[in-house]
Amino acid sequence: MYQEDTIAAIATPPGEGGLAVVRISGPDAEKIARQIFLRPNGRDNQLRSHTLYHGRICDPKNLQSIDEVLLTMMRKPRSYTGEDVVEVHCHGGNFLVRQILTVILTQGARQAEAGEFTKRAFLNGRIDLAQAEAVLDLIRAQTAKGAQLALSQASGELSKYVGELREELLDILVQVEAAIDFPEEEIELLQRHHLAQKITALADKINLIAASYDWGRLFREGAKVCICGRPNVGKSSLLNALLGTHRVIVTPVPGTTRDVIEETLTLDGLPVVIWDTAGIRDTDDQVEKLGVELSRQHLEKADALIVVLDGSVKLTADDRALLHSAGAKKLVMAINKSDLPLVIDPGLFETGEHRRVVRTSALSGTGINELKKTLRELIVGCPIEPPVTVTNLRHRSELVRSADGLQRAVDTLDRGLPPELAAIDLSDAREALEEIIGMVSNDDILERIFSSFCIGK
Ligand SMILES: Nc1nc2c(ncn2[C@@H]2O[C@H](COP(=O)(O)OP(=O)(O)OP(=O)(O)O)[C@@H](O)[C@H]2O)c(=O)[nH]1
Ligand SMILES: [Mg+2]
Repeated sequence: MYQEDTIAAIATPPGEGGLAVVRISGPDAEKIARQIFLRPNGRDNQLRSHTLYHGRICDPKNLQSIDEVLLTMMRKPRSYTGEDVVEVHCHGGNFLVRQILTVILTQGARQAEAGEFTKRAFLNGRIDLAQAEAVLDLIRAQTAKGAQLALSQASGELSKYVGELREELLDILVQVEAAIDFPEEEIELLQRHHLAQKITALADKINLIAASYDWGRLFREGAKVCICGRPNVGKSSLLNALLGTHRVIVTPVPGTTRDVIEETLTLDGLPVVIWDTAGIRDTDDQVEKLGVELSRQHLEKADALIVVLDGSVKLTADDRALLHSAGAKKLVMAINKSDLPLVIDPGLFETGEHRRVVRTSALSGTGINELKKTLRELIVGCPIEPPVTVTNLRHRSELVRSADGLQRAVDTLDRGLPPELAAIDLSDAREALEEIIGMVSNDDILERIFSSFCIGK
């Protein structure tokens, strides 16, 4: 699987730029560098490790200069891949960079495949699998929080925690295996109970970080919030109030908003995509009908809803129908127009973990901060902050698999079945944890992970 050859690739994106980087990794990296790199005044080409040199890249065939560059050589094992690595920092011209790569390839390097540098870093033990995957997340991060989570994972925080969970699991396995090895000392009831308790506690910890996946996704990708309600209740006015600008047209005419308006805002670090939609009601107007259909589609897609109700009038059948169609979705009911006398009866509303009520006035701004706070709590809704956050679906599936294995072991012990059976479940739970950090891995998994990287990383 791991070829000991020398690979090279352009590490920066295509297109014109101030600078570009070409990377070489493998046993011939230094040899190739010395063949194509000339220092000023023909100074000798011995390269010290981790030092930046100024010079020119030349085609060794005709000694023609290609570009003026900075070059650095990182001798193994103190490099990204754990092999000898050379980086050429050249000018960022499309043609120029490809010419430099071509010269490197004609000196015997092979074009690197997607993610091959990082794959080598993993295979050489520089980083584990979870860290390698975090490198990709870091490159793709869209928000400050997403980048921060990826960086902590790339520096090994998740791996460390999973390693600790694995140690705990190994301790438990030792106790169960002792019971298998010494069957005459059949595990007593008390011991069984004690073991089952320990396993449950471990499963709780694993479940908590598995649940952090949804939490991490929200911070990485942003939460989707849909403002909905019947016409004229003040949806667009509320969006304006939340944004603090006059973004959307507001009129006393019901049916003003026809299309979905998308905006973004940040709720105490949580990125939110927010949609203002057409008022939902039965209508014969063709254009409005289309708008209502769009509103329903966005309502479905949202992570949470702001259902706007007009507090200055009685609850209508349209309001009830909308609240009913929201089903189990997380929602905040904004009882709007609180500057007018309260007519609606808030006592009628069913509240709960997923349903909150806030009184607002889009006109005066009263309750808008409360609405933001409630919305954030509702979306993030994580009572105990997890010690680490899982951002990768593969990691979450393995954690769930591990917790399931632990639960099966608890059942086995509780039912007084042979400890051998519990040991099988515990081993499966252990393997799942090991697959996260790549202590056990197979070619398929590696192929899937690294092929989604870009070339040159
Ligand atoms: N008194 C008062 N009037 C408000 C408030 N919010 C909105 N309005 C008024 O209610 C009317 C409708 O407001 P919009 O924001 O256009 O309502 P909407 O829900 O977006 O309406 P459609 O787009 O037609 O569905 C406007 O005349 C607003 O000025 C409020 O908090 N208090
Ligand atoms: Mg509107």
